[in-house]
Parts: sequence; C-alpha cells; structure tokens
Amino acid sequence: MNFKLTASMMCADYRNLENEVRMLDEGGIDSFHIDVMDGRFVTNFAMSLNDLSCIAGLTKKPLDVHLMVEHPVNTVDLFLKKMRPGDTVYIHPEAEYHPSGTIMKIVDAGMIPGIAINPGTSVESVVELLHIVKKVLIMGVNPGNASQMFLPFVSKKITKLLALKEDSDIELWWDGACSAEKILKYAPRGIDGFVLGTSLLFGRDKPYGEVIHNVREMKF
Ligand code: S6P
Ligand code: MG
Repeated sequence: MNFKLTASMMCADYRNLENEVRMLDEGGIDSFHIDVMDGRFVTNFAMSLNDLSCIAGLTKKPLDVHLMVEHPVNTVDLFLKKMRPGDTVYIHPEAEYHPSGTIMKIVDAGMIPGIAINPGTSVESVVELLHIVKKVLIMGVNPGNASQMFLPFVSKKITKLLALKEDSDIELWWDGACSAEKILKYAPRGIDGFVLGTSLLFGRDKPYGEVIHNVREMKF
C-alpha cells in the first residue's frame, strides 16, 4: 500500500538530535514533521526556526512544517526562507483572517501548501481552500501536545474528506494519536500519509528503522 510516513520531531530525543535525524533518515522515514507553536494559538511552545535549520542541515529529505501560530501571514516568510522548494507548510485557517493570501505566499515561495484542520473545524468551513492547497492535515487531537487521545468525532470528517478527495488532487494526512489501528483502518481507505509520534514511533525502545519497516508492511 502506498502511504507516506513523517516523523514528529517534537517527540524526538533532543539530547542527540543529530543522531535522531540520522536514524530516522536511514530508517526510511519520508519526511520530517516540524511542529511550530507560539504559545498563543496553542497553549504550548514548541519548535522554531533554529530547530528547523538544524534538521534541514542534517537531511536531504523534505520538511513538513506545521505552523500552529496566530496569524501566520506575519511570520511565514521567516520559515519559508529557511526551507527548500518542495517542502510543505501547513497553516491553520482558524488562525488567519485571510488564509488564502497566506497560502499564496507559500505557493509563491515554491513550497507545497497545506491546511491543518482542528477537530472542531468543519470541512464545510474550509472547502474553498481545498481548491488551492495540495495537502490537508487532519488533526485527530486538539493541537498543542503529543500523547493525547484521539477524538472519535473526527472520524465522520475523515469520511467526508475522503469523498471530496475523489474529485480533487489533494493529499490527506493524519496528525495526532496515529496508532497502528488507525493506519490499518485508514491507509486502505485512501489516507496518503501519517504523522508518527509517541503512539507508534518515539519512546518505544525499538530501532526507528524496524518500526518504520513494520508500519509500511502493516505488521503490528
Ligand atoms: C500536535 C502536533 C502533532 C504531534 C504528534 C504526536 O499538536 O501537531 O504533530 O506532535 O501528533 O503524535 P502522538 O502519537 O504522540 O499523538
Ligand atoms: Mg503536527
């Protein structure tokens, strides 16, 4: 089955970030997910420009930058400058007055534009943006922290997005509480990629390469 895997780097062991990136890279991860949090859009602070530059310098694989910040129009350029064409930037439409303008900035910089949608955000409220983004990051938890429980009411929205995907070329990605059970259920239905955090990849005492291989083979 053809689905992609990205590693949620806020869950990595920062005592040796270089080694973490190398093990994930050699272990076959497809990209590196960078969770940026500003303490306002979400009640947490997480990765920022230095972390992004550090990881970009350690791998040739793409970055998947998830901006959980208020009004990303004001700061997205800082991130775009440090990225390589073909990397992805997700903004939250809930955090922006005019999300389509910010999405066009991302496109103009040569990056892949995406929106991340919170559990409480309806498909209907973002449907116009689906014409101009390439990826949708479906949040299975409220953004802000790793190791949270999946919110079951999101399942209905996933079904709606899978139906919309049939008439468009958007990719659907899953972020938050991405467990083996979710991959087994949703990869066959057409979810294109999964963000791996503590539910499957980090803090498991198993080599990353082995976990990634098993997930791809759906051997859980
Ligand atoms: C959450 C963030 C995510 C998490 C990831 C953690 O705000 O956007 O990318 O880091 O979902 O995964 P898990 O398996 O610990 O929930
Ligand atoms: Mg994320």
